[in-house]
Amino acid sequence: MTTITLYSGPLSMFGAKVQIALQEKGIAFDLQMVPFDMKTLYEPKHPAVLRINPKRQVPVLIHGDLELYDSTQIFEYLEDLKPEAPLWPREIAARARARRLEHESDEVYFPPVIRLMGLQQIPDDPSAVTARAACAAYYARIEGLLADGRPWLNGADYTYADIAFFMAQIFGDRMGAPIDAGFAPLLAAWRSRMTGRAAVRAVAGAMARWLLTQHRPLPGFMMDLLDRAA
Ligand SMILES: N[C@@H](CCC(=O)N[C@@H](CS)C(=O)NCC(=O)O)C(=O)O
Repeated sequence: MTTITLYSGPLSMFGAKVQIALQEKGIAFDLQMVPFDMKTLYEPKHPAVLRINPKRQVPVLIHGDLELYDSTQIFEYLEDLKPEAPLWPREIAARARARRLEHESDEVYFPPVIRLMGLQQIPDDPSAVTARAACAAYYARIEGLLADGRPWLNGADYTYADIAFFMAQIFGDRMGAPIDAGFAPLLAAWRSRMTGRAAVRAVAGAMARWLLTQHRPLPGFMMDLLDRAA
């Protein structure tokens, strides 16, 4: 198979989604980390990112003459590329529900987390309080889904929805909206199942190590990823 090249960043949660999915599917890839630091962020942008993605963001994936961007679009390609290691359920309605959950993780849960990124110095600001409340409401909703005993967000099958929400909640925790195991024990147990997966440990563990090099605090559950991280 022609080599797949993935452009991501050391703190890119959307890039990490794709890395985890590639590893779960057992698809070999060449990982290219674009320049990133805590002060200048993604500037200057990597030339491949500028050329391929009009939104100027990672992740970008190149496979032969195919060039893709956006983590969710890339998920769809990976599923078509290697359907025998499914990360969407087979049944149509279950698949649609999983896609909805994956979308909501990126587009409903994550926007308040992004708002918190600009409010770290003023945690009592009303917009920070509102953003944290939105995160808590989302956790409560997912806790409700897990109440029927399902192991994964969409049911019996581990899907892209689990990957997306796992990565997003890392940033929720880092930005001051952590999952409270007292209020959401099923969600906390789901997260432990996630960190038990080799692909998740490898990718999130590498991100944890990078955060330490930047002298940034780690969410408690990420400390456990350091020992066996690839
Ligand atoms: N919807 C996109 C979001 C991609 C995204 O926000 N990428 C961030 C890094 S995680 C980025 O490149 N930010 C730099 C910028 O927006 O200038 C996806 O799912 O891939």
